[in-house]
Amino acid sequence: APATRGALAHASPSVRKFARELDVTLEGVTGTGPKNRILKEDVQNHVKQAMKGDGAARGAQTGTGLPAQPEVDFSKFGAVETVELARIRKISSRHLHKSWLLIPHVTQYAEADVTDLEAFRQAEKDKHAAKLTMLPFLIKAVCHAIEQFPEFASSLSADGNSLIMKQYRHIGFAADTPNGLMVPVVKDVDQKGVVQIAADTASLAGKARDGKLGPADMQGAVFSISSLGGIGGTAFTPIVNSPEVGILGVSRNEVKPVWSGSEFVPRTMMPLSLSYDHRVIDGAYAARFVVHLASLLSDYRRVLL
Ligand code: CAO
Repeated sequence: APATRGALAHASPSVRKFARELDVTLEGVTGTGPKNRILKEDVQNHVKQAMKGDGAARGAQTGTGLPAQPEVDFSKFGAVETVELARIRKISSRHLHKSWLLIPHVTQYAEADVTDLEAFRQAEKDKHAAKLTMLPFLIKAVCHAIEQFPEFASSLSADGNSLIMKQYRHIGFAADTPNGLMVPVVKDVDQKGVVQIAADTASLAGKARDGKLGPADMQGAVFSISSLGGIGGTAFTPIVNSPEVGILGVSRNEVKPVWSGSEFVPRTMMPLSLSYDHRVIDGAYAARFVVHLASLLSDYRRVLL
């Protein structure tokens, strides 16, 4: 509330001082003294009410300590139907809300020339036990990029004073399921080849769709990937999966004319959207990471180095 508002309320200087200390705006306090004068007890009751009453209940509902949006009677405007959210959507929406509020997000965009990788993938995709989609190539490339940019596999300590650098390389991926968004985790990506990662993602995505993921399948990721490439769209701003500090969004490839130095040539370009926690990652570091990742995807032999 504006600082001047409290000046209109009827209260003694000592009560005003007390209210200022508690950050209470007197205009919202009901006075019980003579001529509705606001007493110290009124300020105390006002604070108690806010802590115990409606405010706390609504804060618990959002899980953030912030009041929920006000109840609106939409039936005033037309017919409505109220549908209970699935349990998974309730859990993930609270987690997303917290991540969104706690993490100062920035999203860095880039494009990777995946012409050669896509040609290789098309030639190889049906020759192995699990179908080689783009996702396992992305997971492996991200893991490789993290070796040069290890802060993308870190978390802030709870007190915010130190960075926990993780030596393991588990990578999560967003999976769209009938029950809502789930993020299963491929373990030890640094120790696996793309074919093994493809088998893992296929099995985890199947378990996610069937509602059979256990807690261990969804824990321990150092970084996540959200691929909407199979659906479409040009770019988006993924929300970091707290306490991770980075997430890569992938949109649909597009064939574009790219200047080779002497002429325009058609190249298959993959849009990348890297969101990161700006408390941990600097903009220049994030830009270097995504440029490096794009270079790995444009010449996948670099992942072998
Ligand atoms: N550009 C163009 N086409 C792409 C592509 C891209 N970047 N990525 C995938 N595709 C196409 C390919 O054509 C592929 O078919 P072929 O292999 O036959 O060519 C097809 O999509 C298959 O992709 P897929 O989506 O079935 O498999 P995947 O391994 O790429 O993804 C999974 C698996 C589980 C990530 C995916 O099914 C899914 O759930 N995606 C949604 C994730 C999501 O909801 N993210 C948002 C989270 S925030 O709300």
